[in-house]
Amino acid sequence: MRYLGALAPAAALVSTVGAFEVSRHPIEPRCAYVRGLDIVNRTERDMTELRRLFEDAPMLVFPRKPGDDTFLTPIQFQEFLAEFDPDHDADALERPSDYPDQMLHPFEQFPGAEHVYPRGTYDNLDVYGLRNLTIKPVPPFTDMHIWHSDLWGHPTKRPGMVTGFHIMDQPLIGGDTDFISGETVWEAMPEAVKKASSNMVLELDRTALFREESGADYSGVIKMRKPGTERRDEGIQLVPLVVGPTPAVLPQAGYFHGVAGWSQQRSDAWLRAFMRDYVLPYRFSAQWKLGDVAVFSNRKFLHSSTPASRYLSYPDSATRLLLQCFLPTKKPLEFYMPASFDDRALLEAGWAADEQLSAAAVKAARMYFSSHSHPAVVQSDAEEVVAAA
Ligand SMILES: O=C(O)CCC(=O)C(=O)O
Ligand SMILES: [Fe+2]
Repeated sequence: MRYLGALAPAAALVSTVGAFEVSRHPIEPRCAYVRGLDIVNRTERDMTELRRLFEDAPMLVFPRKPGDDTFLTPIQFQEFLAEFDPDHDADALERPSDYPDQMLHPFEQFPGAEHVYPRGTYDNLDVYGLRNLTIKPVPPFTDMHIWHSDLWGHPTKRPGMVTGFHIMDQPLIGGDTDFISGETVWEAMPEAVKKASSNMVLELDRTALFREESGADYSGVIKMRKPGTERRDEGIQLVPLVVGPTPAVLPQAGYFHGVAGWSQQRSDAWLRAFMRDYVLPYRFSAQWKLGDVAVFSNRKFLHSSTPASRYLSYPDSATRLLLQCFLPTKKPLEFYMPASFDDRALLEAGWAADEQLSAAAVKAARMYFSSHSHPAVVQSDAEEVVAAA
């Protein structure tokens, strides 16, 4: 129970930002509910205020006004999301087939809003010109939490700055999405754990999950390869545990293969303890309501759908429809690079039995950062964050 005292205090419940009423999620003040915005007729002034709020609360939920039963069109939804990423990739939005690496799948679904995907569980749905659409969750999402950020650890695709949800049908029980702020996780860590975390790089393999070759417990944490399946080197991507520009700790448990430099068995044990002690204590749920529009930073939060079996087993309420958009961006992923590497960092955090094991992981991280050409954020000795090429 060591973590309970570290939970963020609930912020002031309701305040106003310009014309809007803003309330904070009681468990995670980095998630805010904004009421009073007319999304379709928003002004530039509205957006200036909301962009400022988004820095402090990088997850915004816009509930529908009482009595309003309209939904955004996919194009309106996509255009609204683009307001939150000044570096959004307008070319990829306009000509998606020319930029397949800027989206999840090549898409044909909604003309003019090809980056918007329907998700959930539905049979014979007619929506926005689509006919007889059948959607259902893929098996791992039916039973488990799969902690991830969108398009993370992909060999060619770039994770967006912003992901959006628009809730078009919501079951009475289940169908919620859980989130964890990587910034909140970082802030609560003791110094030795911060140091060890920024000295680590993870091996991610998203293909194993989708080939159903990996298993996880209900929390999505204990990730292991099923007997008879093998590591596929070509599926593995290296991604630092801490990303920038403000440090955010995003262990992609759903895609986790291991800690670079460590065996899979040692890595699985580390992930299990790390999630238990430092990450899962900060989980909060977004209990969606019909018509909600949510915008969140895909580089500051982990998220996971809650297991679909919860609503699928309630026959009176077994459908769900969510429009989802992974907004393409031109901004490369930024990493949070430590000012120095320390072979003893994982030993001092209590994660390695001896210096040799600690040094094996730190060596892999050092190699990664020295060879990696992506823009990084360097942690100076004074803990100041500065951009570096
Ligand atoms: O269904 C949800 O609540 C989230 C789905 C999701 O995260 C995804 O498809 O990437
Ligand atoms: Fe997702």
